Amino acid sequence: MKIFRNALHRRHDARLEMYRGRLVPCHETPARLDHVLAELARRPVGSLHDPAPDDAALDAALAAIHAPRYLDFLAGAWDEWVALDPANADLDILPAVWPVRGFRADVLPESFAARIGLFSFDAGSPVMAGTWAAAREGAACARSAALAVSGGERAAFALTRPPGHHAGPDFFGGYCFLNNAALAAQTLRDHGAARVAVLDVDYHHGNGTQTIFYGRDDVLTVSLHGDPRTEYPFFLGHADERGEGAGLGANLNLPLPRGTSVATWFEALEAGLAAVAAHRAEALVVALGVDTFEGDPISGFHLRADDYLRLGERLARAGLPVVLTMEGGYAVAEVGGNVVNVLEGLVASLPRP
Ligand code: Q9C
Ligand code: ZN
Repeated sequence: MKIFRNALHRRHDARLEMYRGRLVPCHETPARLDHVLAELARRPVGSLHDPAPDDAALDAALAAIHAPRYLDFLAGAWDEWVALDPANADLDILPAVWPVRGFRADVLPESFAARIGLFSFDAGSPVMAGTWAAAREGAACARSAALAVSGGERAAFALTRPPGHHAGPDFFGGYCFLNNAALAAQTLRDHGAARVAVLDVDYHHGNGTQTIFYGRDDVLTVSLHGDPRTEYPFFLGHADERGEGAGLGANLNLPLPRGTSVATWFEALEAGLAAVAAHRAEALVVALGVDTFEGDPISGFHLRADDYLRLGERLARAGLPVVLTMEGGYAVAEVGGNVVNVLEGLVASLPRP
């Protein structure tokens, strides 16, 4: 398989996130991806590539899933922040005010503090000098992975951070800025797949991806995740969210209680893959978070290292060309082994062309 790595990922290396009333060191760190690269050096399950540097095509693809005013804001946020006060150069940006129910989102405020709130949904996702460059190169990886699969590869992986599945049409949050899985799905659609499915196996509900495709029937979104009644992102991810308008029936949420057993998790995976088959998807995007791991510090499922091999094998047996994007996973030292286990299981079980 082809693995598109984000060589700029280290430019997003923020310091502190708001967590349980304190600013704590960010969970989403460059070391996560470095551990995957180190494991790939030991177990080369695929070939490493840099993404295509096609800026105009990437911008067009991003504009298909994100709002222009959001992309413009994010691209210029750091320069604006530093222009406000040169001393800001030593600080990461965190929002602290949001337009909740009854507030207006149609008027773009002049205030930077107001706009960073408008375009976000939590205080856990700092923006720093290199955030845009890292996120954009990650989007390029997702797009290149989708193009490879559109061109006949059985499988490709976007090895990138920051992750993407919480980022919506016009908001960031949950450590995510640009929605790599959505971008891959859109790219597959634009290059010949009539119907695509996104299967999100990260511990957290893929709220951004769901929202981007909620009114569409060409992209099925399926997420299995910790029940939002107790788990982040809390305000979306319930089983009764089925899509709207033309998209009614093209969203499936499989919330599971914190502490769910591995056997039950794999049963939910079967239900998710059955929906993918019923959708008659021609290509599959897997939003691959490994924060379902038993040792994950912020999550509540119990998958073990071997279970990720089984996951990869099962994904291959879906029989579809597959693009994977790297999402969460915060047991930093184990992220490499767990991610590469998925890839190894997948590669071992892909049908021979
Ligand atoms: N009590 C991803 O895995 N904060 N994002 C968690 C838990 C945010 C996770 C707080 C977690 C975001 C891509
Ligand atoms: Zn997650």
